[in-house]
This record gives sequence, C-alpha cells and structure tokens, in this order.
Amino acid sequence: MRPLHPPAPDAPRRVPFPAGLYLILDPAVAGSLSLPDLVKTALTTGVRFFQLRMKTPHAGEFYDLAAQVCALVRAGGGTFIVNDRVDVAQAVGADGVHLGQEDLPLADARAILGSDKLIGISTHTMKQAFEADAGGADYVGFGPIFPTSTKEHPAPVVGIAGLREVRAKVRVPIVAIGGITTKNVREVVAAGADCCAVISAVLAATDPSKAMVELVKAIESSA
Ligand code: 3NM
Repeated sequence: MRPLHPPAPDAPRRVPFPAGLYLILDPAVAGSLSLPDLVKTALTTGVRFFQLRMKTPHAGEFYDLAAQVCALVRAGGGTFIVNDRVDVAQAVGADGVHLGQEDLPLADARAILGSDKLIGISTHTMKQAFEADAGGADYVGFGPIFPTSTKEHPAPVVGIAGLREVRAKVRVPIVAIGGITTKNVREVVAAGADCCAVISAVLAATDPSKAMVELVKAIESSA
C-alpha cells in the first residue's frame, strides 16, 4: 500500500468544485460523435464539469484533444479535468487531474500540479475513499454504483447502500460513477452524491443533447 501524505495545511483551492453533472468524454465510446461539438452543446445545457478520458499510450494524441477541449470548456466557464495523466493536465493547463488507483500517488501529483488544482481519485471501497480523503484529494470518485459495461474490468458494484455509507464517513465531495442514467440519477443524488459522472448515458445516447438536458434537470430537481 502506498504511504499516505497529509494535505498541505488547509491551503485554499483556487479551482472551485462544481456540483452537478460530471461529463466524461471518452473517444472510444463517442465513436463518430465530435467531442468538441459535444462540449459546445453541453455548455449550453448547463454542464460545467468535464473530464477527458483517453486510454491511449500516445501522449501527443491525448494532448491535442485535451488542449482543444480545455480551451472550449474554459471559454464556456466550465472546469476541465484530465484523466490519469498529470503531464497532460499540466501541459494544457487543465483545472486538475483524475487519478486511478494505479496512477501516480496523490502526493506526487499534488507536488507537480500545486495546491490550487483539483485532484480526484477513483475509489471502489470505503477504505480507498477514506485514504483518498485523508491524503488530500479534492474529491473522490466512487463506484461503480450500478453495473457498467463501459469500463474494462470494473470493481464490484458498490450500490446505493455503499454510496450512502461512504457519504457518511468521507468529508470531501463525492463523484458517483458507473451505470448512471436518467432513470436512476435521482437515487444517486438522494444518497448524497455531489456529482454524477456519466459516459454512456450521454455519449452512447441516441440524442446526447436531450440526455444532458434530462440529466441536468433531474440532478437539479433532486438536489
Ligand atoms: N470508472 P458509464 S465506472 C470510468 O467504478 C469508470 O470507478 C468507474 O461509464 C469506477 O457511465 C466507469 O457508461 C465507467 O457506466 C462509467
């Protein structure tokens, strides 16, 4: 297990944490859908929190899309997070990075990005969520809440009950993830999620714009 590093003494974070819908942009799921076009539409539907997730070994390819999306999100007043790659996040001037359990340790990512950037960590158990909170994460991703076919080798489903338990013990905001749709998103908010992260509910929807409008409305009306 990696050592825990305590957070810097209550340094204020410059990037605020935007609650609501957390849209994950994954070209592998988007298919022929243009992610820059989707971002422009998303900003008009009230989405403010974006993550670019690219499972590619080519940093240059990740960088090019991240730079493009970062500029669009910034221009629209949103927050932009890069998945996994601290180097790409720093290079494009993103608002932060989202780390998996196998990525750089949190303390090292913090040393690189500084205290004013957001760092989130994917967690799948109470223990991991607790460690991420204690280690100075700005938010924890927690899931999968429901079964998902988007992620390869997902951790066991934690369910709404698991989310409630983590909410009761973790101080930082929680981004719930995994199988969230317009049909179940209200339950997720009611269980204490600050954000609901989705991939396929928007990127694989017949009408992504309609899906975003419905998700934003459902989250706002349940909060
Ligand atoms: N992380 P969808 S579940 C990227 O449990 C990811 O940490 C998860 O995609 C976790 O909204 C997941 O299509 C996939 O289910 C989310």
